[in-house]
Amino acid sequence: MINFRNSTFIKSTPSVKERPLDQFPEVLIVGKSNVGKSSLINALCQRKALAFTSSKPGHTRLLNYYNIGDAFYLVDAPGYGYAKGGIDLDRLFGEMMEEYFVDNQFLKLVLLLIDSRREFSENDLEILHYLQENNIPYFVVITKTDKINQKGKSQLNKRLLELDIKENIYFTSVNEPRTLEKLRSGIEQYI
Ligand SMILES: Nc1nc2c(ncn2[C@@H]2O[C@H](COP(=O)(O)OP(=O)(O)OP(=O)(O)O)[C@@H](O)[C@H]2O)c(=O)[nH]1
Ligand SMILES: [Mg+2]
Repeated sequence: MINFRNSTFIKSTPSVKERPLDQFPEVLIVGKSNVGKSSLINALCQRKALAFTSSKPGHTRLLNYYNIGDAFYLVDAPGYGYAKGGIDLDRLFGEMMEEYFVDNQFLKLVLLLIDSRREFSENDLEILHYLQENNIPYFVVITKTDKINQKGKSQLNKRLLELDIKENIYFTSVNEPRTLEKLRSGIEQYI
C-alpha cells in the first residue's frame, strides 16, 4: 500500500531535463487551467497546501514534482486553454509536454482531468488522441462532481459515450473521500 499522506514537494522545473535525481515512476496530471489539478493532488495526499491552488486560472507554470510515499512522483503540469499577460500557456504546455513525453521510461500513467460541468475542449481531445495513438496508459478523471446534479450527470455520461470513452473513468470530488480512495487504488495498480 502506498502511503499518499507521506508526500513531499520535491521541485519545480521548466523542463523535464531537470527532473529530480531520484528516479521514481511518474504519474502526470494534465488538464485545462482551473480544472482542479493542484486541488486533486492535495486531496489525494490529504494535505491542505502541498500543491498551490487558486481560483484564478493559469497559476501553475512549471512541472511540479511531488514524491508520494517514496513510491512515485506525481507531476503537476501547467494548465492549458488560458492566455494571460502575454504568456501563451498553450504554447508553454505544448513545448513542455512534447519534451516530457519523448522516450520517457518513467511515465507510468497520465491523469487527464476534465471538469464535470464543461465540454471536452479541442486541447482535451488532442491530448486524448495523443495518449491513445502512443499507447500511453491514461485515466480520464472527471473533477468537481459535487458541482453537478442528476441532469448534469446524465449529460456527462452521454458525452463520454459519444467520445467512446468507456473505461478508466474516475468521477471525483475533493469533497468526497470515497471518490479519492477509488482513484488512489486505481493509480497504485500502475506503479
Ligand atoms: N467544488 C469543488 N471545487 C473544486 C474541486 N476541485 C477544485 N476546485 C476549485 O477549482 C479551482 C481551481 O482549482 P486548482 O486546483 O487551482 O486548479 P488547477 O487545475 O491546478 O489550475 P491551474 O494551476 O491554474 O492550471 C479552485 O477554486 C478550487 O477550490 C472540487 O472537487 N469541488
Ligand atoms: Mg495548479
